[in-house]
Amino acid sequence: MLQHELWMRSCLLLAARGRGFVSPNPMVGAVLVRGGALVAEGWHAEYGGPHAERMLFGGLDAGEDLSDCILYVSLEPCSHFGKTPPCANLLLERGVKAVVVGVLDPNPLVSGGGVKLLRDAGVEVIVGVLEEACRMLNLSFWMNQLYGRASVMLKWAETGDGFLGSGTGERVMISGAASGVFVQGLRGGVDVILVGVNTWNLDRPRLTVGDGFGSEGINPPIKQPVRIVLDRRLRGEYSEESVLRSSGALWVIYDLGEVENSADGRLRLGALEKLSERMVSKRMVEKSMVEEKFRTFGLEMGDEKGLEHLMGWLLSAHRIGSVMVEGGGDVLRGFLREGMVDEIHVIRNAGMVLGQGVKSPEGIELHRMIDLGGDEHWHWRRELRG
Ligand code: AOF
Ligand code: ZN
Repeated sequence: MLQHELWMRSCLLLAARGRGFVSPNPMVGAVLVRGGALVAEGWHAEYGGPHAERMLFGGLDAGEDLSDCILYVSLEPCSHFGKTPPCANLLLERGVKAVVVGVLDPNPLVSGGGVKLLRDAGVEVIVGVLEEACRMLNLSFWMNQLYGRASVMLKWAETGDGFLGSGTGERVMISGAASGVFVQGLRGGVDVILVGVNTWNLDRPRLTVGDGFGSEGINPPIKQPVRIVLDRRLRGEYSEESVLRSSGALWVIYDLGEVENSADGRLRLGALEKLSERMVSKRMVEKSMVEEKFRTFGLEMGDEKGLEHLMGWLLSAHRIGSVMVEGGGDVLRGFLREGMVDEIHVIRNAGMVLGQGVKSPEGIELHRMIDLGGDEHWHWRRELRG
């Protein structure tokens, strides 16, 4: 069993190479082992690209006898025709002796089917090695498959006395440099960074990955997340500079009813549309790029399930698998109120006291993790079973 766990650990490390590039598909890694030695490895590297198993076999001679090999893979081999043909069939064709699977696929098209196909053909299959780690690596994919919506991660920084900020419009820096690097890492793993309009106007956040690392020139390249401003009544301040600040798109989501039913709202919408036109006429953005770069979306958000609908729409209409919410207080509380939260990261500067301001969300059972410089890191994650 220990051997199995060691090889599965390799699969997990390989899988993580796809981080930021495969969503809303899962990160998957695979290794092929003969007599305790590594024969080949593979991972799912980009959305729509070959699955981990296919990439692994791609590195081997077509005729090589693999009947004495064990294939380890962090997620059940697929049994469906998706963008690529089923991997379980490929394993049968290549004739491996045994297959060790980290966790069953939650995708209803696959779940259990891949394992059954292999077992029915006489291949020995073990399921459930480092199962929890294999599942947690792809928490977003699980949420996508089980609930049909993008996953939601909240992140905030708070003072020792539980404040997110001053509440006076004055910006306060709470977390330190080490936490900043950590947060950049979190951003690198998500498809979207979302903030509320107040935070957007007040903090003018960059919402990019790689700040301080030489940004776009980084190697390997970083995919910048889409920036979303939740701006129900279109009160946000948007400029050419803020649109172009990141190579990631900027999307403004407003409440259709609120905006269309107010003269002021319609005016503001018109002004935003002009902003795109201006960028094209000033040749700041190619005309064909504008649709990608700066978009406004009017959605019906009035009901209690507004955020749930938004997360469902992001996945179904835009293939967005994960969203990181960076504030402010009302937006964070809104997601919590709807139970629309899968993971929380809190950076706590215990030594800092504000005395008054915007309260941080309370009543969550956070777990203390390793400290980040002078800051405490606290964490919560949704329990997932099966
Ligand atoms: C991946 N990479 O390594 C494995 C996946 O549309 P397709 O053909 O890319 O299929 C996507 C589904 O395949 C996905 O939802 C999951 O159920 C299964 N396994 N997917 O992208 C992989 N093994
Ligand atoms: Zn597959």
